[in-house]
Amino acid sequence: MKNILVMGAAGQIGSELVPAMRKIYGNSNVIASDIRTDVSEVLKEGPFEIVDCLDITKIKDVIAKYKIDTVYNLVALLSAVGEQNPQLSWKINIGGLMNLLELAHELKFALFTPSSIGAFGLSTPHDNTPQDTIQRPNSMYGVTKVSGELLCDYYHQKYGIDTRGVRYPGIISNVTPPGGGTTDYAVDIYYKAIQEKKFTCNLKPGTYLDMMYMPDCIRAGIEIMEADPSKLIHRNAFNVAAMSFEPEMIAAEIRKYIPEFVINYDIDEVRQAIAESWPNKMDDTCAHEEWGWKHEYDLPEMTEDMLNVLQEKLKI
Ligand code: AKB
Repeated sequence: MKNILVMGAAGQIGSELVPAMRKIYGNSNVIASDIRTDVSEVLKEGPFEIVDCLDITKIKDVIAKYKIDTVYNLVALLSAVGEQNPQLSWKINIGGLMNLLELAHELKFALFTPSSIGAFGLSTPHDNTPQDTIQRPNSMYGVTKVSGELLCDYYHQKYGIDTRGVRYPGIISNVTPPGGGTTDYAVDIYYKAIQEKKFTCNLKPGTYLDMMYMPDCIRAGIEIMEADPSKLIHRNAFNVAAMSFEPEMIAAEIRKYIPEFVINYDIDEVRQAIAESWPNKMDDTCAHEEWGWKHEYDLPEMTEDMLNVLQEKLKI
């Protein structure tokens, strides 16, 4: 049985990955950690530790205390907020990762670090974006994601550390909202559709982006760490795709359930520039061939589920 530490567990992905992994590996085998103290009760149903990703001594203590053999590094400042404070984005995204890579070298644990569609840039082919291609991102978030991919490869090649990861699309979920991302509109739209039957979108119509529903995101994170290492040609930063849409398409799906739903536009230029530099749709053939990745949710199934869950949650 694995002993897993999840760093940044109170964020959008961590708050659903922790309970999912506790079901598989056992409550006491999955240690949630975050710098925040105001975390959900769900995270506290098993072990919880307050850990700052920049405090290497504390991370080392927690790893020793729970005999950790696998770490999920979910700490990150997302793309739009990273543009407000690029230095802090570098410090947290890369400083935290370097601490974990150094500790993985010393203590020999496996390390999952998610990359993102943010690791691509304007000169990347936007349609069927290949696994191995040009990566010249124009956001600090993207710079940290490419650097992270390279660092994880380096520590694997030089020291044999079991680093693995995927390039996540924008993640859509109904438990913990994302914060400060470019793809956040695709979560907000469902809340606003239910609460107000109208939504003001901060990206232009026609802006296609890769997106993924949380159950697929969780499964990708677990499956890559369970994959047979002898089959992995790539290790870090596997493209994983599920669906690709632009704002009008998600609005049209919502209208199947809420016919009066209206979408308006008020463009956030920072987010728009970032979105236009990202792929329209990634090619995830390598993930499929090397460890059997296959998404389950497309836009229609996700929309039905999101509206059902949020209607119950928001009691409308
Ligand atoms: C963001 O929009 O910054 C993130 C991402 C795609 O990595 N959701």
